[in-house]
Amino acid sequence: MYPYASPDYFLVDDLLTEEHVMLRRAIRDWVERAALPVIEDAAQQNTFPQHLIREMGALGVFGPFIPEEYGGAGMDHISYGLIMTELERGDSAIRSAASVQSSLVMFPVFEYGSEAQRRKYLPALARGEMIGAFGLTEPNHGSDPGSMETRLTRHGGRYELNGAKMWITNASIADIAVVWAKDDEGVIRGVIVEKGMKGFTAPETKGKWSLRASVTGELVFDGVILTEDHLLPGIRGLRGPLSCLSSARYGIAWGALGAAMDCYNTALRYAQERHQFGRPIASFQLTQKKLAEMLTGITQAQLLAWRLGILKDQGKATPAQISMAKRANVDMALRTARTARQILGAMGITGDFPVMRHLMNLESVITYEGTHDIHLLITGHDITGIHAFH
Ligand code: TGC
Ligand code: FAD
Repeated sequence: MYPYASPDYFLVDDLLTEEHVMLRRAIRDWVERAALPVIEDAAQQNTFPQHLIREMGALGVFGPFIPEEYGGAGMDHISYGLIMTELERGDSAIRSAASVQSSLVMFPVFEYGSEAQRRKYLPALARGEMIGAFGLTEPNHGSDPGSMETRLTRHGGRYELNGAKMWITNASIADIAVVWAKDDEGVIRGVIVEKGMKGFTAPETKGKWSLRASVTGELVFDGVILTEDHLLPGIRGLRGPLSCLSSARYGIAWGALGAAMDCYNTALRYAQERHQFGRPIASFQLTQKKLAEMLTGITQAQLLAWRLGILKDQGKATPAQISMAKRANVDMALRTARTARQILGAMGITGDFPVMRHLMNLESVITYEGTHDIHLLITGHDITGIHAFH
């Protein structure tokens, strides 16, 4: 009988170093000890268990690929991926918090920020003493961020920020937000907006059926005054935010695996224990087909994620490869969650098992960081050289 553990059907663990395996053990232990006991209730209550942020900082999950001199862990990208898998095995909301902090806030501050900005923000973000948000999506521009309306107008040595961002993870609890806006020449610039600045508000979006243990909200800028110190000096153009997305999408390709594994393990155990017609439901061919297809999908996704990690560490991973992996692995995870929910029958809709929570979360994961269809079109463009989105 196949064990519950990871699963690891093709012995992908043999491709990992001892340090990778130890790191994964530490993150998995923390998720089991600190996150799992509170996450179901947080999701039911539609609240984010914010106390976990400091613990995650102490654990080293924020900016693992950022050099140690700025508070990161200086780890490779396989390590980053393994961290994301283990966090999302707990809940996509926990992985989301880490994705935003690491890839969407620390990454641009490190890559495009001034030395003063790096020193001011990165160590505090790494420790979880400061929470970050990333503002790209707007009410009228989601898949097409290049058409954004948020404006950065120059007045001598100062800048005025006007506009609104929507669907922003961590919005109302963030201490800083990396925000993308067009300057007087229509060029996209990145700015760092701090909580409490005059004209800046961040109302929370309520009533979500997905990612209920994550804070989502708006960022509204009504004449927020910024100085040169708030601008990221090292980047101009849409490539700036899209490069951050490449880092986050890479993490999601690994993260989705965690949710899928948790659903698969739960369904396998349930199928072996639940009896109908005098036999375990795992004995029926239709159940075995479901389990076999789930494990096949997980195994393919593990190999894709691992290979992408190697390419990323070698500096060879392309944005299009990352798109393919994000799309394929999240799609697999969502199908796995749906199938697991069916195996659990009525029990599958309750909070006694994590499956429905993962399933609902994954409906956001398949939409954010580029929708399922947008990633398909990115692959289509890579194959043909022809843009099909505009
Ligand atoms: P396009 O002309 O294709 O590209 C503009 C410039 O950007 C470069 N580029 C990239 N660079 C790095 N990484 C990538 N992934 C890149 N994709 C493109 C490109 O080479 C070009 O550079 P240059 O120097 O030649 O100017 O731009 P487009 O306007 O045609 O847009 C293409 C499209 C549709 C693929 C893109 O806009 C897109 O990806 N749309 C999806 C939007 C999206 O993913 N939004 C995510 C918002 S953040 C979020 O969801 C956070 S969830 C947080 C959580 O985990 O909780
Ligand atoms: P639209 O762009 O309006 O798309 C609607 C539908 O049209 C989709 O099915 C899409 O695939 C399809 N479509 C659009 N264009 C085309 C085309 N050319 N061809 C074919 N089909 C097309 N954004 C941030 O900036 N920061 C965050 O922290 C953040 N966090 C989020 C958290 C959550 C929980 C959610 C749900 C979203 C978050 N987002 C965030 C926003 C997310 O990135 C967007 O929702 C996503 O990019 C899609 O944009 P949209 O919702 O406006 O959909």
